[in-house]
Amino acid sequence: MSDFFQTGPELSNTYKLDPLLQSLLKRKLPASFRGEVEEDLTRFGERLVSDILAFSDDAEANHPTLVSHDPWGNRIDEIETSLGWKELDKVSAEEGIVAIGYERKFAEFSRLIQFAKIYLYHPSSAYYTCPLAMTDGAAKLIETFGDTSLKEGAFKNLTSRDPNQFWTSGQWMTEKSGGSDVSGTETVARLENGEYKLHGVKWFTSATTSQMAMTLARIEDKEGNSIEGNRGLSLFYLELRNEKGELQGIEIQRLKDKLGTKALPTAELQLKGVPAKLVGEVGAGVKTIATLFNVTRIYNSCTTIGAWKRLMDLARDYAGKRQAFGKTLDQQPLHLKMLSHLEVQFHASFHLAFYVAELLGLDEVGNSKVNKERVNKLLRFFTPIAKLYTAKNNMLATSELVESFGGAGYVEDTGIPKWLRDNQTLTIWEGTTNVLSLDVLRSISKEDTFRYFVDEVKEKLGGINSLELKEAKESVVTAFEKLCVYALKMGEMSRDQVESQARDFAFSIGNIMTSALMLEHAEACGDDKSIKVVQRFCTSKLYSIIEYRKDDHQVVFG
Ligand code: MFK
Repeated sequence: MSDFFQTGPELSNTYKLDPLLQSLLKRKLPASFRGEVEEDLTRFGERLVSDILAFSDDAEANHPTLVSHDPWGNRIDEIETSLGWKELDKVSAEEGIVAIGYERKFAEFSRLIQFAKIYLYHPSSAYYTCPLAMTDGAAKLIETFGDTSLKEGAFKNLTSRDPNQFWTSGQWMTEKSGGSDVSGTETVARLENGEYKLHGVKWFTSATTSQMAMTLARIEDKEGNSIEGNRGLSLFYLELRNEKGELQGIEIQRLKDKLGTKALPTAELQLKGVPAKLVGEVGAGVKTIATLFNVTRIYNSCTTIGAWKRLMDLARDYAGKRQAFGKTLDQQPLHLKMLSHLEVQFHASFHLAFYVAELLGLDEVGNSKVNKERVNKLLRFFTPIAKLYTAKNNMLATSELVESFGGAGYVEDTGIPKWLRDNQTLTIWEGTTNVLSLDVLRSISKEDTFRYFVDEVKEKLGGINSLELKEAKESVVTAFEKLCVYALKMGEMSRDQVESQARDFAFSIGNIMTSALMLEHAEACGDDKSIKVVQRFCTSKLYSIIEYRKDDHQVVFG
């Protein structure tokens, strides 16, 4: 028997392994607190490959289970989670993963710093970032629409750094009748003795061990009538357990057997009169909960690039160790070409995700130099674009990166296949690629966002003067002009045509904006790598919209 063995990929401090994040923060953050942030992230980067990674591995190895009854036949519906999962809850509180965004110690940069931490945390968190995303979204909802009791109560728990005080929140939107289209929601809210009680089925609830949830329901009058469609939906806050710690008016039917995110408990719930509190206006449920899912969509973008970076790091390390045909993989031109293509794509998604995180902080805190309206419109416009762009491109990259390990990438105990399974959820939850592409159109038609994007690109391109970036800039200008012509023509197109081209439109916007952001970074930093990355990116087709074909239906079903 051969004594050959292969050294596996290894990790070290993930902040130190990340020159791109370091250079972004150096460029963006004022010197007054850069040192403090650097120190915190360096310390955190070490934990992410030591104790926190061990908690994550434990959670990934010991999946949650549902215990429906106690030994004496009493229904208890307890979701049992691993020790690692419980530790990750404590780590999340102590590290201030949600709190940083609300303490606002770093003024308008608080979100940028918070999302830098989330991006680093995600690949060592066994998807604890999912409950944290919903928790942050719920905190934002309460901050925006909550009454004093919610602001004095739940909000403080959601944003606490004390593990004993810290709460996570669920976001229960999906019912049997629809995930993307919530207008068919069947859960009803009945006023009983002055308090709303919810009755219905929630078909997908993530992180169901949370203390509270935000959910949609249809208010019924005394005769049992309610308004149909999304105009009949209102938003409710609820706590899952009573003072004795028992579930109140909730039965857990089963845990979902999902493709990935195995450490994360996802359940089907029957609501049987759970007490709930109205948040926001009656009938404005979808519009109100958008405040929450616009935050979780930014989490999705930043966690996506976090996952992408981790797999890249592993693939890069492995390429230096794995021999084939007499050379290590990192000496093989074709392997290198593939990795460098993915590195360039990663940079594009990285810049877009952090741009949106930065906008969120600016929108919340502002500063004297920015126009508040413009920031708000750009945030609305780019939140769905960043989510769909990062998630889809990462999924394509994941397939290549898993393949870069050869057969080892297909073997469970290497830990590599997990990435393929887990990353797939990032394109689905919080809005699929198609639903988000349509949301971009919604933001343009309802909120007139496109012209702010045009101004933003013009301003960014106007700041690019370096000779080395001239050609790349010209490619972006050409693509941008085509996109603007297309946007002008959209008004004359049929609705079917506009919708069928919405994905291409969104990805073209994504390509143009990421190019502008990468040009800006390369101009500011002036380092060889940033320049090469954007030069390469701009040789790809930045604008590409495939014409609507009326016979798509016939091609698919004919
Ligand atoms: C690691 C990262 C973790 C991330 C967390 C993962 C947790 C997973 C939990 C879940 O997956 S929960 C399920 C998530 N579900 C979705 O994201 C739903 C996807 N579907 C959509 O987003 C649809 O576009 C939507 C349901 C919003 C469409 O509904 P309608 O009924 O067709 O919307 P309509 O009538 O266009 O909009 C209703 C109102 O909401 C309008 O305002 P007005 O009342 O003033 O007219 C819209 O402008 C507003 N609105 C809709 N989308 C908005 C928005 N406002 C701001 N931002 C948006 N994105």
